[in-house]
Amino acid sequence: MSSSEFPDGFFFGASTASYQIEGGAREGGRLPSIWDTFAHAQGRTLGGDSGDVACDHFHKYAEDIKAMAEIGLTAYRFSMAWPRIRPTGDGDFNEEGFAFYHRILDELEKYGIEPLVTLYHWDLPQPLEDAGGWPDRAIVDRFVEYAKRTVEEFKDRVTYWTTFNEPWCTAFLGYSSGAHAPGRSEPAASLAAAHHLNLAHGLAYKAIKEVHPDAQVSIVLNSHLPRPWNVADPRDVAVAQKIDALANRIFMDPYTAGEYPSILLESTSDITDWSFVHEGDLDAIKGTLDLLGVNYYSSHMVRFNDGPHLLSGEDGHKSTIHRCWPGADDAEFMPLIGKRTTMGWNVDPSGFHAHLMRMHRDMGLPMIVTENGASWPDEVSEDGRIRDVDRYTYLHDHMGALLMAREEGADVRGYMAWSLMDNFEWAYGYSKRFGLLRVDYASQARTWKDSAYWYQETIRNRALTPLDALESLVDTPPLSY
Ligand code: PNW
Repeated sequence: MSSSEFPDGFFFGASTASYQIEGGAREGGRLPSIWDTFAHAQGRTLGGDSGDVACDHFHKYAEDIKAMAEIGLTAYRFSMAWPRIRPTGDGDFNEEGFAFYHRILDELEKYGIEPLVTLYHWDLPQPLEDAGGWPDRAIVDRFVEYAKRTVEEFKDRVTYWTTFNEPWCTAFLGYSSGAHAPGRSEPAASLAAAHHLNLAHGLAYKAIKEVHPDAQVSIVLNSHLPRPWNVADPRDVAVAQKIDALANRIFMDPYTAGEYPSILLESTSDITDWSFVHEGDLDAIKGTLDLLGVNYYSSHMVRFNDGPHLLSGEDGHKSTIHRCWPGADDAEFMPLIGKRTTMGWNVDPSGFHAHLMRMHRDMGLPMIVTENGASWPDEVSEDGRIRDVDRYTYLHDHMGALLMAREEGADVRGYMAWSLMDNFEWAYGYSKRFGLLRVDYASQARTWKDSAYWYQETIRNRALTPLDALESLVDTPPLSY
């Protein structure tokens, strides 16, 4: 097998998340999550957008799954909504919620698409936040109950289970910067949240294995590559290591070593004494991963600066970033190199390769890339085509980096493009488009972008499609439903 080919059985997929696509916010017994509350609060999301309707996938799921089959996907990563399955968070389980996901699994089975299910992609039932949310230890038991009952329900149909999507975002965007729901800015609480997420994973792992011993259980971590601005300056190197601890190792070391890194405990000692870590917690977390999910978008450069950068970022961006990093006020995030997406994120495929190799080295686990992709302006041409060259170039270059990492020994078993279709991009509302399929939110029509055709051809050949091959592959007008 040459390095330009993907092996037999490699999962070619796409990712979505419940609150970002489903809509049907008050249908089928679903009750509000923290994202419903946050999106409806004044000034929290761009334009006041919410996931009330989103892509209406709650009603259009069968057509959407048919499109996945037409693209040729062999796997689909999606999340189940806790507020559909156990709407109050601690009361009765909702049969209608289970029935909705059984219908989705029916469709996936029809086309032989492997489901990769995430239990928690940020839509916490509101009553659990009212009771204290992730900073409160009581939530750990609620998550374990939800995980166990849900896996039991679907154990004959789903092998791949992820507990948490990007616990970093939940802990630090949710409870420290406040950019995400529930929008709290409490640094000490955010560190407690991080620990409770790890503990909930560890205990859920054991509960899941009791009901479904063959389950492959993972956590999905977002990538941070905090490279030192000047590698010759030990202060830059030290600050990059601190960010690495807060970004990555806080969700790695407990699983591999059964401990939090000392650099993390030391740099946050003014904020918390870590007394929320109880005797036995770390033993319960260590070794509880069968597989690792990796989300990667871009890389970072960071340098030491204990001066006035904190509140004076030229675009107001730096100060927001800073509130995500408790105990790292002396870290300054530098302008990113390379082309930037409409998220302002840089395009850096070499960072993807470096991150996969690092995760391979430090975690020693099989991996699935559970998110990778980019948002671009996506003009619709007069002939109906969406010539999203930047997106399929991004996919091409990142899938190439993945193949290189595989050649060098990283056990990467699948690739999920973020996202199947344009959707609710959290605080940015519907203003950012990441999809392979374009969504017209007024009509809910979906149209294949050139990237969907590029991916279709790549999956068909199990090899990267050359970037100049598109003209002969795309229908005019493009497929639409
Ligand atoms: C991820 N950051 O979010 C999520 O898993 C998806 O739901 C989301 O749509 C996708 O990436 C694109 O944004 C992130 O600020 C949000 O570092 C923010 C950050 C990272 C990931």
